[in-house]
Amino acid sequence: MNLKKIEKNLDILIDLPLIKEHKNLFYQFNLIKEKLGNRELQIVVLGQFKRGKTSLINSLIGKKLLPTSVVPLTSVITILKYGQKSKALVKFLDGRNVLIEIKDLENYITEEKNPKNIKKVDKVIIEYPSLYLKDGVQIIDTPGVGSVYEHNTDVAYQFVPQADVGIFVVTADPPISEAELSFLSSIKNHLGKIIFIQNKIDQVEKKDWGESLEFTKKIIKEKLKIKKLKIYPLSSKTAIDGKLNNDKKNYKKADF
Ligand SMILES: Nc1nc2c(ncn2[C@@H]2O[C@H](COP(=O)(O)OP(=O)(O)O)[C@@H](O)[C@H]2O)c(=O)[nH]1
Ligand SMILES: [Mg+2]
Repeated sequence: MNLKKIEKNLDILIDLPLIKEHKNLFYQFNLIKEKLGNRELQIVVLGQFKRGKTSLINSLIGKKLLPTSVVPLTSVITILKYGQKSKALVKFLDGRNVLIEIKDLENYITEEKNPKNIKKVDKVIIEYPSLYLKDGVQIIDTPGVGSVYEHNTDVAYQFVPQADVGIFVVTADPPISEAELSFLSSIKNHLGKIIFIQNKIDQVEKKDWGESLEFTKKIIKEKLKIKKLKIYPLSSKTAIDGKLNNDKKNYKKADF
């Protein structure tokens, strides 16, 4: 079935009195219609701070575009989408929009330069000419859940329902934490669209990351009462280093 036909059938569905009476279904179908209309696929990257969410995005597009750090960094939502030229638009809560240089991103999206979002940024939209982003793919970087900054967790929650796919990033070391588990419990209804990544496997011995992987799987399965769980181990660092140095062996080993 082609997209036009799906859209037509969706219109018929939305028009049914049964759907109209059911507020939630009506909202969901309209959301799907809007997404199809925009030809958008939103991928939201989630996880505790420092797990390497931003590094993973950088490794996908093969450029250290977004700032990463050893301290909680991203404090607002950053949306990455395709554009022929790189540019960044800062959208403020009061409706103002300001076009900035990519190099000035940190002034708006880092906890250090924009503590507790004092600058009242709603989100930052970055356009970048990466093939990964073509055909309506949007990657959404969120602040870390369970960080010392509560407002960061709120921002992450907000995006889960509307995204098409979620990538939840944990690490080989340390393995899964209580904060991550409690976040996962709170988004249990959306688990079907979550892909699990175990990042930073370069930091531990192969045997140790295998153990960490099994441990993390077991704990998540127990906590969320699910039977099956797949977690993809990788290293964003090895991937981006491999891409930047054109080292295909390392890049393939670390990519997914
Ligand atoms: N060794 C190693 N370090 C990584 C990897 N991914 C990220 N890091 C480092 O972990 C820290 C946090 O990364 P960042 O992407 O800012 O994490 P975020 O807070 O989840 O977005 C940074 O110092 C990164 O350089 C990885 O695969 N291997
Ligand atoms: Mg980050």
